[in-house]
Amino acid sequence: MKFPTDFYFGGATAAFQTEGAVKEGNKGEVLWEPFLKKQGRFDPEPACDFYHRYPEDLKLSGDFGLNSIRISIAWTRIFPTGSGQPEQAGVDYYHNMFAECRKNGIEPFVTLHHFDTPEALHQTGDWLNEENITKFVDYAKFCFQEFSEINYWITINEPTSMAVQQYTTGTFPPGEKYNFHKTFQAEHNLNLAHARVVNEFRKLQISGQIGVVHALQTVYPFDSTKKGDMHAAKLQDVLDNRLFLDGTLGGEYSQETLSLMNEILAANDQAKISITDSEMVELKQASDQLDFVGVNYYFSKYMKEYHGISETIHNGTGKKGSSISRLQGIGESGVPDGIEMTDWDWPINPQGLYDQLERIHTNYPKVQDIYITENGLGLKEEKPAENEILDDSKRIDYIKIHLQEVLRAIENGINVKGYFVWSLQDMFSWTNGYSKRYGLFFVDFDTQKRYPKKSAYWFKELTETKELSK
Ligand code: BGP
Repeated sequence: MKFPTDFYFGGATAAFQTEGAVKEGNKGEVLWEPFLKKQGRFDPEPACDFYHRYPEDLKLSGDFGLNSIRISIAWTRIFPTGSGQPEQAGVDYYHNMFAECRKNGIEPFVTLHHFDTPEALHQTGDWLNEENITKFVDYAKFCFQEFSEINYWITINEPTSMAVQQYTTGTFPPGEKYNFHKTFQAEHNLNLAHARVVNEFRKLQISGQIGVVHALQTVYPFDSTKKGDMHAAKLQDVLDNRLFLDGTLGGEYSQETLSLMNEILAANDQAKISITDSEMVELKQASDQLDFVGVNYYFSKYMKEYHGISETIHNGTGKKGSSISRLQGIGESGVPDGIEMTDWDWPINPQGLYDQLERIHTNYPKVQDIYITENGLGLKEEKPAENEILDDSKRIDYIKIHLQEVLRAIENGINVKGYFVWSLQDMFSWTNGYSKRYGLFFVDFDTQKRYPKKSAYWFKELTETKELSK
């Protein structure tokens, strides 16, 4: 079977991970800058200097057959402190860059928020402060009206990753751990922020489509014959996926979702979160008007029953087997025999992608159109020798087995309309720095030179034949 002729094949990027130039154009600081400085692990500058090199990157994309790109607007290039007067340099930059996309035959899918909250708003409580939601909605409205050349808008990238990593695992700023109350409150507030933006988009009668992007980690019981493992999987699923799927696609939290969430909070002696009836009306209204959902999928989780205290260790170096994830009142992650792991301890399971697509199609039928907005494999890679092509066959294999699942889904009537590989070119990883590379194009971070990898050529062939090579 082939991919449809109008299928989008693209590369995914994010402003803070690619642009660099953090001090140019009067750009404001984002929450990562003081956080990374304090950690001293790596410098987000110059990233892959997309701010200056986008003409080259977009030309490469076009030359290698890509017809689309996922890109995000840095809120702090438009409003340096999150609100106030728009910064013309930022506005001009994005107009120019979008024009360059068109010149190369590339459709930009534009995300309004990709993990880069203005530091000024992070200081005042981030997504836990409702005033910041209002500022986000104002910023979104400005973008909708200013950038009328955009056809596909994405409200928020991976709200789940943000909330969980900010307040449960502590790997995102502010680095708080095991605060499930804040995690779930931030999750609900992110659903609300998304909903308010969608509702404004419709009120303003903006042409084009609007969607949201979720990181979905498919959660299975480690041993499906054990009741305790089955329940741990459900609890982890609520934390990682379900509150968002219910909130943004369903427009209401099911009784089971609420009771699983409250079970986690009670097991941690933490207060229930605040959800009002009028907020639920807003969520419902937005879910009725949503055009598409983006799925970011990398790995699955296998949960065991666990009754101890929380303990997590993040593998941020690529040393296999160095991570731990045990959450009080939820469960412990394990790896069943026969499941291959990446160097960063992510279990590879393409079936997990299919299962999420089917779940959305079946359980959340209001949203018909699905895009795979991120999928790919991080590897440690060395610069290729002159006249050589970096052999990243492992990445090709990973992408291929996941695309097979996408084809299977399409065959079974699930409307997947595009696939964006993470990532277009090498960039830094939020919690792993520059040594975890995902790109179709290798970037020498000293010279900023780009080198197409074997996967770029393979992907080009795919865009031409629309078929997975044997
Ligand atoms: C997603 C993010 C991306 C990217 C990717 C890879 O969660 O949307 O920005 O970073 O994951 O993850 P990592 O960099 O942790 O390997």
